[in-house]
Amino acid sequence: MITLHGFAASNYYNLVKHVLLYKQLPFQENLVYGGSDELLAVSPVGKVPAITTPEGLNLSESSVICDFIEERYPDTPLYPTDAGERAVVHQIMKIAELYLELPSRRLIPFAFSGTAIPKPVVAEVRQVLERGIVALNRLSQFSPWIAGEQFTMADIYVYYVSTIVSNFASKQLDWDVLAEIPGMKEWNEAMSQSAIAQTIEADRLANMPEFMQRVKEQIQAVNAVNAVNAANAD
Ligand SMILES: N[C@@H](CCC(=O)N[C@@H](CS)C(=O)NCC(=O)O)C(=O)O
Repeated sequence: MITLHGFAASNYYNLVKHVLLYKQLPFQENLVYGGSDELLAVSPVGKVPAITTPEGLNLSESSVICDFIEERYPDTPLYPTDAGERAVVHQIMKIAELYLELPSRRLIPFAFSGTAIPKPVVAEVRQVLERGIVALNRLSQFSPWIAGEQFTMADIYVYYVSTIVSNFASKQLDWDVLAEIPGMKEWNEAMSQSAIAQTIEADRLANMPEFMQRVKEQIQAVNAVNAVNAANAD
C-alpha cells in the first residue's frame, strides 16, 4: 500500500491525496511535519508531501508524485493520451505553480507573523501574479474542465494552488486574483463540490489547530533567537 507522508493543512499534500482518492488507490496517511527527521528520511529536502510506494521507493515533489501515480496506476487516467494535449496539461500545472502558487507563498510568512509586507515584495509578487493571470487566461478552457472536456491532473493541481492564492495573495494584497481569470470562480466552485474535495477540506480543517500551534511555536522560537542576537549586539 502507498504511504502518504505529511499533514492535511498542506495544499501540496492535499493535491496528492486528491489524486489517490480519485484513482481509488489504497493508501495510508502518516502525519509528519516539515523539517522533521522522520520526513527527511523519506523526502530529501524535508518537505511535504512525500510518498513511500508499495515497493519501498520514497518520492517527494508533488508534481513528480502525481506523474508517478499516473504512470504506475494508469486506470482512471488523469492525463490525455495525445502527447501534445498531455503537454498542455503539464504546462497549465507548471504555470500555476511558478506564477501563482510560488509568489502567493512569498506572503505566507507575513500572514503568519502579522508583519507588514515590504513594498518591493508586494511589487514583485504582484508582477509575477500578473503574468500567471495572463497565461492562465490564455490556456484555461473551463469547458467544463480547465484543459477542456477531460477532467485532468491540471484540475486537481490548480484547484489546490487556488486555495493558496485566495488565502494569502488575495487577502494580503486586497486583490481578488482569481476573479481576473473569467470562468475560474465557477470552475473552482464546481471543484469544491466534489465528495473528494469535501473530505479533504474536512481533514484540512481538523488539522489546522495543531498546524497553527506549531507555526506559533516556530515564530516564538525565531523571535527568542532574534532577541538574544539583538541583546548581544548592544
Ligand atoms: N515543491 C514542493 C513544495 C512542498 C512544500 O513547500 N511543502 C510545504 C508544506 S505545504 C513544506 O513542507 N514546508 C516545510 C518547509 O519548508 O520546511 C512540492 O511540490 O511538493
